[in-house]
Amino acid sequence: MARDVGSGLSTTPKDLSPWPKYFYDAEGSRLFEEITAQPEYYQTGAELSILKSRSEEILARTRCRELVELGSGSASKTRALIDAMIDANGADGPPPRYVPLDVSESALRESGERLVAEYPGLEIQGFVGDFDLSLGRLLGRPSDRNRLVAFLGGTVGNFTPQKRRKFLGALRAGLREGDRALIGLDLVKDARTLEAAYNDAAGVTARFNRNMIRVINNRLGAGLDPDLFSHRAVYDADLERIEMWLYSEAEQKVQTPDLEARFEGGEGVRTEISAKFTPESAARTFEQSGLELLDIYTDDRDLFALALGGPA
Ligand code: AVJ
Repeated sequence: MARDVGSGLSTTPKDLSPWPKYFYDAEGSRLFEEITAQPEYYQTGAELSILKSRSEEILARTRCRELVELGSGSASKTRALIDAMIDANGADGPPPRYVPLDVSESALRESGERLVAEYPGLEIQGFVGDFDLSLGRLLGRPSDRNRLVAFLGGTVGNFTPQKRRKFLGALRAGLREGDRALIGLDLVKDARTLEAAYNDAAGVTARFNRNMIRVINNRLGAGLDPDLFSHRAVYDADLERIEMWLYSEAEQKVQTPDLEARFEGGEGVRTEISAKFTPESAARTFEQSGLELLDIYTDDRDLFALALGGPA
């Protein structure tokens, strides 16, 4: 982490956006959950409405009997897919199986125990791991059934384009014939709607953004003052992405054995990118990683999409 933050703070402009994982300590995860409840933040509700209305169709089409979920968290959005997988399961063939991967063992245990109680016929095999490091091993497991690999929540949008290609390429490499990928993508829309979603009136996103400074302080002893940073999120229509920034209102220095940096008064650091897609850019993104875009499912307001892909 000292190396990541050190390199992120030594460029012009400062850029911590390649490491979105540093947002998500316990407080950051809690703040993100709080963001999803803000009226301006449409993504979670839109994705859930697609899952509720289209899961049956997705499972009927893919005929998968194993659902692999990357970054499953509390698995709160997954039930629609699990329900549809069970319903699409005829009497013949293997029973349905759910394979969640998450960095949090406690989240896996809790959601696993709840799902075991809720779905008697469902096999569940959870894995603790980072979707970066563990993807190859997870998908390399032998399996006697077609798999649907879901990566929900729009997290691929937070990856740099290079990282996105790498991640989707590794996902593609892990797919076998008959396997499918289902990826959540936020869609391009007017700048006002997008910027409102990342500048909510209650200030929750601002607190989420400043929490990255707290994480850096807690883990690296950086001694920055989180309250000196002001939050701003802007939509770049050319790059089709939201950028979140923190601007230091005053000069600040970081000096630890592992890390040295300074902020000038008014200097900013980019903390997150969140790419927005069109059906065309989604197809191109998939193609660059050897995936074929088979279908794209959207909500009735075209806010969010689930992109279904298979090996090209
Ligand atoms: C949904 C996790 C991808 O980019 O919208 C929310 C996180 N950042 N508000 C997104 C986030 C600021 C996020 N993900």
